[in-house]
Amino acid sequence: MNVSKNLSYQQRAQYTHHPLAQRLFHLMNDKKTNLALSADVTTKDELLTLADQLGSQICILKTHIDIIEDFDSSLPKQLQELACKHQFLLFEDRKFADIGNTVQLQYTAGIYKIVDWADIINAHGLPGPGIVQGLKAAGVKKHRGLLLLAEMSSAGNFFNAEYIQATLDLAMQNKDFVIGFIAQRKLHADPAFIYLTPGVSMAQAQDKLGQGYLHPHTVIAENLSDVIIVGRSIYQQESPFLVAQHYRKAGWAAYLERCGKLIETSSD
Ligand code: 5BU
Repeated sequence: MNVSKNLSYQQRAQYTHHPLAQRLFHLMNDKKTNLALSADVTTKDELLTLADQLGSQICILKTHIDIIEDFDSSLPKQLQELACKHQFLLFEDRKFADIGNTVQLQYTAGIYKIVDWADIINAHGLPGPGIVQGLKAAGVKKHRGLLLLAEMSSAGNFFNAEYIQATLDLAMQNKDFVIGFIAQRKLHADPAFIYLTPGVSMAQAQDKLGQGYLHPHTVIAENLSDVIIVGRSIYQQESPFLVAQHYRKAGWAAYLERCGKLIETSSD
């Protein structure tokens, strides 16, 4: 059996020296949630309403800030206030994929100034080490964290074993900034790395545009990922709060199961 299979999130916090990763592991433990909400809505109002209504249920709010039609500079501040109120982290799913100089500008400048408010960002390793260097130079001093894309949830993607290994190596070389991976499963023995998995639903196996879905139990208990990222299966439902609660409980039960702990029966 894999040694790190049974480590709790709290124990994992001791393996990482990155303050943001430590904070994430601790807040997941404190709030009993490994649920990230992918809030892919297109107005400020919808985004802020979701963040406030579902904030108690999530450890991370994942945004695509460039799909917000009425974006203005007040939005990041409001998101940060809600993140503080409900204790979740902000993850801008920007998927940087350019040379170091360009990604640094995309991270720090323009309309969105992502480095000023997003605790976590992600990037493709494809361009080589310069992409991490460019992002790190801007992010590390603000204690931000980077997730590298090691796998994707979409059908027919080009992520092969050699590319995944190169991505893991890039992460190992930058542990002061890379806190983990976007992946469909745990990929590395080092318990310091955190895994976030998109493409999660209890209701469907795929969408019409190639998205593939796994059940929270598969992701957390079998594939040993750490965080389920759920979007439309929550925010497009009639009662997003109740559905989010349902996903939180499913994700948490799968985590307790993999830790060998008794499933808690309390209703919180
Ligand atoms: P959905 O509504 O749960 O399908 O949304 C999934 C979200 O996760 C969406 O914002 C995607 O951009 C994001 N995503 C993904 O679906 N698959 C991936 O491999 C990566 C990101 Br990386």
